[in-house]
Amino acid sequence: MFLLALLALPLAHGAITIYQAPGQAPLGTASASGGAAAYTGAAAYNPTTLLPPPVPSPAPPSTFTLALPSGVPPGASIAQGGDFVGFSIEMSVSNQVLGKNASLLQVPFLNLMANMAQRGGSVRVRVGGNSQESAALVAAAAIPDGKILQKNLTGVTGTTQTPPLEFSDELLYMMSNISSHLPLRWFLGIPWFTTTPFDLSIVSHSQSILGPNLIAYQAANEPDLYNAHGHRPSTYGPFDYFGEFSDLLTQMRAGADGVDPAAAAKPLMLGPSIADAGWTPEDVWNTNFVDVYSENLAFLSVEKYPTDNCAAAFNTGAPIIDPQTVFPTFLTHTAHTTLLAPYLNSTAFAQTKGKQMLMFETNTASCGGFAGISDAFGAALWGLDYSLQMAHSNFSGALFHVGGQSVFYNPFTSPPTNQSTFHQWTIGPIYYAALVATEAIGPSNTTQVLDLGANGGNEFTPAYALFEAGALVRVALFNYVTDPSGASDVTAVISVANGSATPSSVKVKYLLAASVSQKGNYTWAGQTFGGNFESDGRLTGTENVTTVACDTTAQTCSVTVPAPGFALVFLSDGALTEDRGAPSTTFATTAVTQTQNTATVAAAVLATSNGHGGASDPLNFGSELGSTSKGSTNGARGLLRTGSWAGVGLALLVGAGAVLALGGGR
Ligand SMILES: *[C@@H]1O[C@H](CO)[C@@H](O)[C@H](O)[C@H]1NC(C)=O
Ligand SMILES: *[C@@H]1O[C@H](CO)[C@@H](O)[C@H](O)[C@H]1NC(C)=O
Ligand SMILES: *[C@@H]1O[C@H](CO)[C@@H](O)[C@H](O)[C@H]1NC(C)=O
Ligand SMILES: *[C@@H]1O[C@H](CO)[C@@H](O)[C@H](O)[C@H]1NC(C)=O
Ligand SMILES: *[C@@H]1O[C@H](CO)[C@@H](O)[C@H](O)[C@H]1NC(C)=O
Ligand SMILES: *[C@@H]1O[C@H](CO)[C@@H](O)[C@H](O)[C@H]1NC(C)=O
Ligand SMILES: CC(=O)N[C@H]1CO[C@H](CO)[C@@H](O)[C@@H]1O
Repeated sequence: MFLLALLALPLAHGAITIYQAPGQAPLGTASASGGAAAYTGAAAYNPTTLLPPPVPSPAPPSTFTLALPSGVPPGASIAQGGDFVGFSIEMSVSNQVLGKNASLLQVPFLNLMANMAQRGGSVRVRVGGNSQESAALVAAAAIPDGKILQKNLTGVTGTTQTPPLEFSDELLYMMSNISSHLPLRWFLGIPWFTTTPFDLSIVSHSQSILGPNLIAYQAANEPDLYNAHGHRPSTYGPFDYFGEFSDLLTQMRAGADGVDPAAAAKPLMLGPSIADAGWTPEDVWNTNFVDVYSENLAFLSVEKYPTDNCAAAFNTGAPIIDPQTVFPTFLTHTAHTTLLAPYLNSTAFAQTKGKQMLMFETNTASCGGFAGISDAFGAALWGLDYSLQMAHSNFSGALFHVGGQSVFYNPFTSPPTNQSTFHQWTIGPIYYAALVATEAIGPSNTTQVLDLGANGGNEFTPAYALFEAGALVRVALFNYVTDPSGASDVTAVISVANGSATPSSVKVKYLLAASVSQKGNYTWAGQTFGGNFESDGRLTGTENVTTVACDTTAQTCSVTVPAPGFALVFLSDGALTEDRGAPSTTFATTAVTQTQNTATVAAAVLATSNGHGGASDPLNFGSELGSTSKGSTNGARGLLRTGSWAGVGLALLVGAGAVLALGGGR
């Protein structure tokens, strides 16, 4: 039935997440690097490397001026928060990503989120996705072997390939314990396949366990795909969804089972999260959804992937998209303006209703993304431009999706279960995009973002201005072109207020790789998360911030962006530091752990991690870390310093956990 639906319906835009290894063959005519053709391992580590697209013809003009005002001009976005970019973690892989249980958290995950909070002040994470829809909260004792979550693979019929999930309160405690270490708040979803009655146990339990760290409950995930996937009759439309939302509120109000006794969850609904699979946002707004449920709707939401890899992932018989052919479509600013244009009416509508609108789940392509695109440097530029374009377009947040081992697009991937004793995490290009976008927006909650239409609107060299509290503070410059000759580097000649407010020098941080095809080892201001299996979630290497002297006669600052690359230009030192958000808390992987840690990152590299601000910060354990070997005392000192940990009896996992016994699929 699913396959038929794939063929017959506009599922191309649906957000299907793969749960079972799709057995994907090497794709199309891509110029696979050595070994890729024979590669049979998990998609997350597929070595396929594409050819970078040729230099466009005509090439972008190599020099352009940016004459910027010091105050906020018309057309700038609404004020954006430092938690704008977050992550959406497929519920079925939450026990690989967050931790094993509430007392065994994944240190790399904590570090990755701490990096975000340090720059943005706080971070938002959704646990959900397709797998939330059939998830049942059961007593811990009902799940064997002390696990907190299990996939019931007997329930998989081969249609949606989404196994029903069973999880215990321990998952919610694990989330709560994470929030007790970091300013991290959560989204959850209400299972929506069955509405008569709804299973609302996740609401009551999360209210008591997570309290204010629970921001909102997703009321239906991609309801416009329900009929295609066989969960609703073919007549199911926006008015039916409107009615089910009413049923939900009625059942919560009835409160026979004490679902929401304090009425705390009632105003925390989020919807409609449609996937652009037949319903437009306007179709939903026109049911009067927002006015009728105004007091219940904490956020409005949509989900959107620009394309899909479903034909290859599920062998549907539909034409397989060749990654090499579509690679250039990800490497242009036009991709984002085109994708977001249909939502501008809705973000304007949301403003008139006093609501915030979120891009609740997105990534490069549904059905797992593309080998060589989703996991290469081009996706970092893509994700960064996309994030800033969503901010410019008056979205109020965006969550990049995290699947499992069997997808290409993960921002971060824990090692396969049986490799966690000798492998660390793999940090993908989308995480770099999220981190750098967060640093660009900053923690003030007053940041306004403006697409400058730079370089005559050239689609390969977009630029943004970022204003804080009404004043220009940073400029973001992109170069999507790959050209090692240097001939395609571009230079922005920046002046502020006709030169009268041009600084005498600016600081620049670069996001760089040799090519848009490069896999791993990208650098942000000289620091990196390394290649496959090399990261504990902290940047390594010495931070390298470039100072550019400005021309005080011409009153201009010329900043060059390599091809390919991204530059974040800080117009004052106050706008520079990434430490303006939450305290820079990092977690040593040598803290109490049950597995040996033989990370491939050199100790000497780790010793200089965390950039310039690290060592002076009393909360920063990472800067003390001189060794990643088993039994290091540095990590233990970090443990003692946090105080609160001792009482919790928290242990920390380095890898995905050799102790994890995940059901099926990889
Ligand atoms: C968490 O998992 C670890 C490793 O399997 C186990 O030793 C510990 O007992 C678990 N904790 C709880 C509370 O189940
Ligand atoms: C797993 O799913 C099957 C088929 O839906 C069901 O009969 C069985 O009770 C489920 N098992 C558990 C442990 O929930
Ligand atoms: C914008 O959205 C509103 C609310 O749904 C709708 O009434 C209006 O027709 C839409 N405008 C366009 C141009 O789509
Ligand atoms: C974003 O909202 C602001 C304030 O309402 C408006 O001026 C601007 O045009 C909007 N931007 C877009 C791209 O719709
Ligand atoms: C891990 O498990 C996979 C799948 O069972 C197997 O192919 C692989 O060889 C194992 N790797 C190690 C290092 O044990
Ligand atoms: C920004 O907003 C977040 C989320 O509402 C809040 O926690 C934080 O305190 C705010 N930061 C500032 C500087 O106002
Ligand atoms: C702060 C917090 O939520 N702590 C919880 C950590 O997880 C354990 C269960 O393993 C709970 O008992 C704690 O309350």
